Amino acid sequence: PADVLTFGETMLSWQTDAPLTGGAPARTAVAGAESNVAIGLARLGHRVAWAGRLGADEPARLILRTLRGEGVDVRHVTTDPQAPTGALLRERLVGGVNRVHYWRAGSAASGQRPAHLAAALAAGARVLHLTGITCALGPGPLATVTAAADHAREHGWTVVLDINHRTRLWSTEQATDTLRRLRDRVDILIASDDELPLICGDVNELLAAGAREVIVKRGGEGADLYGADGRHLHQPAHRVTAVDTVGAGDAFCAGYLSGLLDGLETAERLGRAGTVAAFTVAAHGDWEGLPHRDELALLQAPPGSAIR
Ligand code: KDG
Repeated sequence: PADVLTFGETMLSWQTDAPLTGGAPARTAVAGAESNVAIGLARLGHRVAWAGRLGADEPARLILRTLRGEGVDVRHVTTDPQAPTGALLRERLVGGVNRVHYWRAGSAASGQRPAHLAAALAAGARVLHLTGITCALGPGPLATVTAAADHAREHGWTVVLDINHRTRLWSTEQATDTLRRLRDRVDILIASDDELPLICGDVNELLAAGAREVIVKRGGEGADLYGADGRHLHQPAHRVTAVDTVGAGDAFCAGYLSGLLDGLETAERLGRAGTVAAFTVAAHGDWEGLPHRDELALLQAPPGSAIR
C-alpha cells in the first residue's frame, strides 16, 4: 500500500514568459495540484500513489513518464479512450502577473467516477489527499472525492483536504455549498487565509465539526496551525527570493504530510512544510524546484520558528 493516495486533474502545461500574442515561445511541462504534492512526497522518500484519469494521448504519455520518473506510483491511473487529457497555458505578463487559460472542459479527468478509483482505494494508504479543485471538475469527480473520503474514514486513514480554490472552475457559492458539505469528513484542513471562509465561519467551527487540525497558509506571513485541543502554532515563512509562487501551496502540503508520515511533532511538521514551500517558490515551475530529502537541510528554519 501507499503512504499517501491522491488523485485529481493533471494536465499538459505550456508556460510563456510573455504574452502569447507577442509570439512568446512556450515551455512544455506537467501541472496538477495533486500530482505536484505527489512529486513532493516522492522526492522526500515516501510511497505515494496518484490515481487520476487521463486521455489516450501524447499528453498522457508525458504525464505518466514524468510521474513514474519522479517515483510516483501510477499503476491505478485510468484511461478514457474517448476524452482528451486536459491542458493549460500560463502566460507570465508584466509585473510577474500570470494569466491562465484552461482546456479542461470534457477532459478525461472531468469524467472520473468512483468506480475508476476502486482499485486504488483497495490497494490501501495511510493518508488520503484531496483538493477543492477535483470537487470543482464536475459531478463525477465530486462523487469520487466523497466516495474516497468515506472509504478512508471507514479504513482509519487520515483525510486531508487542501481547498486549493480556483475561481475559474466554479463560483464562490458552488464552492461554499460543496465544501461545507464535505467538511465533517476531513481530519486535516489546509487553506489559505482567503479560502477559509469558503468552508467555515471560523476555525473553531471546523474543529467542532471533527477536524483534528486546521492549517491556514498566509504566504510570506507564514502559516498558523489550530488544533482540536486548543493548540495554536505560528510558523514564520523563510525569507527567499520568490521566482515563481505557483505550486507553493502544494509544496507546503507535501512538506506537512511528509512530517506527519515521519511522526514529527506539529511544530516540526509546520517547519518542514515551510521549508519545502520555500524551495518551490525559489525555482521556476509548479514542482520542478521541490527538494529531495537530503536537500532539506540546505534551508535552516527561519528565525522565530518553534524549531531551530
Ligand atoms: O497549485 C498549482 C496548480 O494550480 C497548477 O499546477 C495547475 O492544477 C492546476 C490548476 O488547476 O490550476
